[in-house]
Amino acid sequence: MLKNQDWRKSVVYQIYPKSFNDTTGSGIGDIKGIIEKLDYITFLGVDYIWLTPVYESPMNDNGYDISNYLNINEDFGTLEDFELLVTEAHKRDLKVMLDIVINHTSTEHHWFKEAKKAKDNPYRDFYFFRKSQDGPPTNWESKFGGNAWQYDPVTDEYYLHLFDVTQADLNWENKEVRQALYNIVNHWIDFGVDGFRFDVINLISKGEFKDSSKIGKEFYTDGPRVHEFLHELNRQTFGDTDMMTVGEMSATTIDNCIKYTNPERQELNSVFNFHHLKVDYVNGEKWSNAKLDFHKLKTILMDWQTGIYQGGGWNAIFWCNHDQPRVVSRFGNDTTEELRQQSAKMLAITLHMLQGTPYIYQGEEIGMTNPHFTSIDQYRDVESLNAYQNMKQQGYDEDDIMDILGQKSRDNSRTPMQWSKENNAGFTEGKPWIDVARNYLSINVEQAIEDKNSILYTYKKLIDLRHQHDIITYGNIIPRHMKHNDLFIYDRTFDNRCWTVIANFSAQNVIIPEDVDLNGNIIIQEGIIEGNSISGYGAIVIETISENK
Ligand code: TEU
Repeated sequence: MLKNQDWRKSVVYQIYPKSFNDTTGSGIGDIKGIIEKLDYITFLGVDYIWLTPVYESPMNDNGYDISNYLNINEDFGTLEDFELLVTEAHKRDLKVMLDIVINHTSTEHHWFKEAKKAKDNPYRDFYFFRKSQDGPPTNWESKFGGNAWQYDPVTDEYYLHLFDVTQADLNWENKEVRQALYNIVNHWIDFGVDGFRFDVINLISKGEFKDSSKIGKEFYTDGPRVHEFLHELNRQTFGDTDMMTVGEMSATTIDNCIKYTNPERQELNSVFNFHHLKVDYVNGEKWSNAKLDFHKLKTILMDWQTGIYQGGGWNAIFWCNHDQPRVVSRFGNDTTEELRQQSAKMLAITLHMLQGTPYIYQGEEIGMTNPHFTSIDQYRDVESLNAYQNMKQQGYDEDDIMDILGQKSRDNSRTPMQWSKENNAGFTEGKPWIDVARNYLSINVEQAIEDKNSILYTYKKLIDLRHQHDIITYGNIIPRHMKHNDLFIYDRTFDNRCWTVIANFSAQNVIIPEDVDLNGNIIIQEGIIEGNSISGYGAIVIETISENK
């Protein structure tokens, strides 16, 4: 009998606290603001909320640069506020998942401040400091641009940072580091949280420090001791609890993800991978604009769906998060109000019928769009600002850069949550830390609740369906018509039931292939089916039951 059966039927709602709801007028969302909106989240029907990091931090990377793991960032509130949030969430049967960043710390963390002081400081080996004569020790690149080694004049050595220069990578080879991190995880378990999202957790084992043809990726991605470390983390912390855990995996493989999540191995419950969100990159380059490659999208999603299912692993499934542009602007269509609504519903159905644990990112449930910023002054994200400088240096035209950022920047998903028609979309009474998207007058929660045909009710229904029907959680997944240019079709099967999911990714009416049986119970439908044609951005799930099983 498997432990933790229950989490598998869960749906998670991701909150980016900085942009969720501000109760103080500071322009920055806060924990009290989340408490204020718990009834809304309960109304939606999800099981967990996941908060991106709320710990003490200089906020160079909006909290993914932690300077104290045991306290709350004062912009967000206090530990007491956080305790109240957990209590209030539990009262509503909502579980709380924390985001733990243990691949790196902020350079403001006291471990790093100590480590930096001298080569023989007891914390020196908590990080990777290396001596090097002519320039950086290796040619590895930071994911935010530039070399991944930063020279430190205090001791004439370089330290490793795979992300921002203020995010120093921790040395997991050091047992003391691991123990210190396990203590932190245990602290939060004792505090009463119900789950963890582990940030870039497949990068913790660094392998060798050598020059690389792939800017370092082959040495630190799914590195040599990563499974051993995750097994140890599991055993030393959450392993015997019923917590839900999800690992964020950068550039990983299906085989590794089966290992990370197959319960017999005692590592994690589930994984995020990002391959399906690189189908609008040109030759793997994020800072480029390409149209969605629909065949690639289907192939990647289905390879992961069938591969992980057959290997006994578990996927986390998602279109959106705080690092990704808004899906309705990306793979849907936000050019008219009607197309926005239809395509957002279609994308929701396509994703929520897949196998795995679905995540909804704040605002996705009302079809929030990219803000279509027009000036670099509107951007805040460190990665976007670095990319802007890099593209400038490479001689890109300003308009082209704005076009690329407008489609790829992480700030596309970080604009304030649109609650109402009030000033600043009801997010703050002060000046928001980042501009509100201009379409908030028509796209907001208040409006979505009033309109029973809104995108919000499609999400609500999909969540209810998952809770009611085991086929969505446990059923097999069978891809169909993979070569079709417009339709995404797959079957889910469980016992004698089959649910066929048909989604039209184009704005036109499309003929459904003849062998797809349309005579059955309609589980959910958005758009129009007439004869054997499905309307633009339509989606339907049809159930057929076979008698002879
Ligand atoms: O992201 C890790 C990650 O690899 C990305 O999704 C990243 O944002 C992308 O590669 C940039 O192109 C996680 C967090 O989700 C992200 O917000 C942090 O900035 C990052 O780790 C560092 O902690």
